[in-house]
Amino acid sequence: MSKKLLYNLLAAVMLASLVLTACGAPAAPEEAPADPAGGGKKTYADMTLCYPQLGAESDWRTANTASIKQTAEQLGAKLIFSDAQQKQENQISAIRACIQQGVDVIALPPVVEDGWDAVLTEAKNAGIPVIIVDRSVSADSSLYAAHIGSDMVLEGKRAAAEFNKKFPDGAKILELSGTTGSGAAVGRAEGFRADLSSNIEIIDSQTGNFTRAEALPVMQAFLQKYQPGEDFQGIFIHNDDMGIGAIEALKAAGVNPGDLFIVSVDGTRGGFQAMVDGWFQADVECNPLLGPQVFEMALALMNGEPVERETLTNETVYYPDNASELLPTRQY
Ligand code: GYE
Repeated sequence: MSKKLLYNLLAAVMLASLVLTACGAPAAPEEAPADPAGGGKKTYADMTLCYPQLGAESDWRTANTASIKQTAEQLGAKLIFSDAQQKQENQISAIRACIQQGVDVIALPPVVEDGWDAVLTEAKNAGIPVIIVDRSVSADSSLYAAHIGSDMVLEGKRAAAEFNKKFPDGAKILELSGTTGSGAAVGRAEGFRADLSSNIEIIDSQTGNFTRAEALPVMQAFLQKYQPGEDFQGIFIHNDDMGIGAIEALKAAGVNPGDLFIVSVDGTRGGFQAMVDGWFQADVECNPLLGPQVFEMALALMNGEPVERETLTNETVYYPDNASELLPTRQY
């Protein structure tokens, strides 16, 4: 190779590498964002997370609480946990106390959708990011960092599909709905109505507030008004705990719950047992084990990293045919 050719080749290689640097090479160190902590990334040991739990109304909620507590312990993060007993005002006070204490992140499972603007603004002004967990809020999305939870509308649609399959020629059904104004009840009712065949009529809908204790008298009142089999052939129930309360009421009234078409939501062990016993004909899954996702996102927020605004849980529908086989594998 002549010297001239060699020089030309070298020059070409240098030029190409310059162009490459300009187009796609990693940013130079001086362009990297400044580290707010002034030394290394924050870890779980640095984290205080506030979880103002909405209550202890169901097996789903018990599993959700356990998931949050276990994850905090495993990761070595500090958790400030409270139980609002299904009262929004208690959740708001708990959030205010957490703001006062200067927690790093607040993860909020809101009991109802409306009424969060003021307290979310207070958290924002204090520079504390909020992750909305499980149910949704109606507040402007600029007031919180992200939402992690189930697609409640999809759950309602999945329940509707079961009724449509079972009653191609139409039917009359009842609905036992969750807490009034909660994202879970609003979403499930909306999805259910959106997809229910027009020849299936919801003759009545009442809330059982997601608890066994409150569902039982609601079912008793339904039985005073409507004749099972004749006036209604099925019931859509927004969670397993209410389903179990309704079954108690049906049995006490001498009605075989298996003669009706009952579809519930959650997929708890209690729900699986109800399928094994022949009382539920389908159970739409809703996953409460959100701890790992919540803490991972909280750490990202503490480190100023970008997070997904909406993270939906992957879920399915369960049926009686393999319920006894799956029951021992259920984690909640
Ligand atoms: O389905 C119910 C609980 O918000 C998804 O709340 C949650 C619901 C769940 O009480 O069992």
